[in-house]
Amino acid sequence: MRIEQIEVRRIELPFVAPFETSGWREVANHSLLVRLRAEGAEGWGEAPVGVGPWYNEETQATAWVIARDHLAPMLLDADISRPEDVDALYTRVRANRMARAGFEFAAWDLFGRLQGQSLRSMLGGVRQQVDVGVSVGVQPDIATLLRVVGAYVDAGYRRVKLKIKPGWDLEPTHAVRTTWPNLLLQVDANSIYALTDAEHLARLDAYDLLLIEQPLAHDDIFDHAKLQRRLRTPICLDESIVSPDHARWALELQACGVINIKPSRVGGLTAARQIHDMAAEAGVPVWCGGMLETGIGRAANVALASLPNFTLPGDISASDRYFRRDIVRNPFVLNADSTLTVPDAPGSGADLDLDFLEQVTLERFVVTR
Ligand code: NPG
Repeated sequence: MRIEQIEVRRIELPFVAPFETSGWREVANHSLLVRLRAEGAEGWGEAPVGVGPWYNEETQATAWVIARDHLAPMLLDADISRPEDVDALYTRVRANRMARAGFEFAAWDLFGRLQGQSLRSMLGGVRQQVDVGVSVGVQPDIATLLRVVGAYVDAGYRRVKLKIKPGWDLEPTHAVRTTWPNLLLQVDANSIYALTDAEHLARLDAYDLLLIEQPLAHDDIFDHAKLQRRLRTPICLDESIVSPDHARWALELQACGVINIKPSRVGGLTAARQIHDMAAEAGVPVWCGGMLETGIGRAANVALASLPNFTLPGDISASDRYFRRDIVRNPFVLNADSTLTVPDAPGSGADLDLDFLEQVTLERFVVTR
């Protein structure tokens, strides 16, 4: 198949509330959206980059240049017969995985719509509903934290993740654990600690956590292996696992007991599925992370999370946890059992609200064969 037209948009879609991690704050989704057109159909993908290089090296500005000057021309020149071909095409491009993922997701969606097949069935998903949780940013004080977590628990979320950082780790975890003794609870440090903090981090073992996510450097695997030997709680790697090879290294080194798979972080669904399969073989559970995506990226995450080894709840909350109005007409809604329903319409199942999308589009480019 030859792609006939590619459109890339830069959007800004405000969050219902700012989201604060150990190192930065996000007030809006700043994704790039990719639209591929061929044979009378179209597919959409989201590259959920941020405004600054705080989570990884990519930003909306770098992804825009890489998309315009490299990814779009390479794809227009290519002849592809399945979505995995887009992953293979972009192996020549170093890093820039979120930008690449935006195009790869769009190819999955396009092929699915043309073939009348849902993304879940294309990927080999086995569930119609996926367990989900909510990620709670750093809060100004404990009272606010308990109010925020309480509202999510009341809304039906059975798993909560707390963002932690030095000075905001043991106390908030203790407060939430004692208020909700049976809540599925985990914490995420976004790379803010050092191996010298091992003793301090081991104090989190007291709170019966599902996992401690990415305590050490964003590009480290080696020190995480050392730290894991000093903690009872499983370490979950996020930022460090940017490819199937990185997953293999972490598994061989026993640097983690759990892996967070974000398809956008690893360049797309092809690599995400490879990491899933590898972890399953090693007996290591995985879950689907989130990058505060719109309904487009969320649909890809939900489909991926239906694969068999996604046995822990994902950071894929209902659309209203992020946006007052999403850019799709079929936002995700939380079911009473803390699940989201996996779409079974062709492709990702996302039904774009093009009028609203126009309102939140800052800039676009279009290239045609
Ligand atoms: O629900 O999508 C979500 C947010 C989940 O905490 C979450 N994401 O480090 O995993 C993370 C974090 C993140 C958010 C990272 C925004 C980068 C940007």
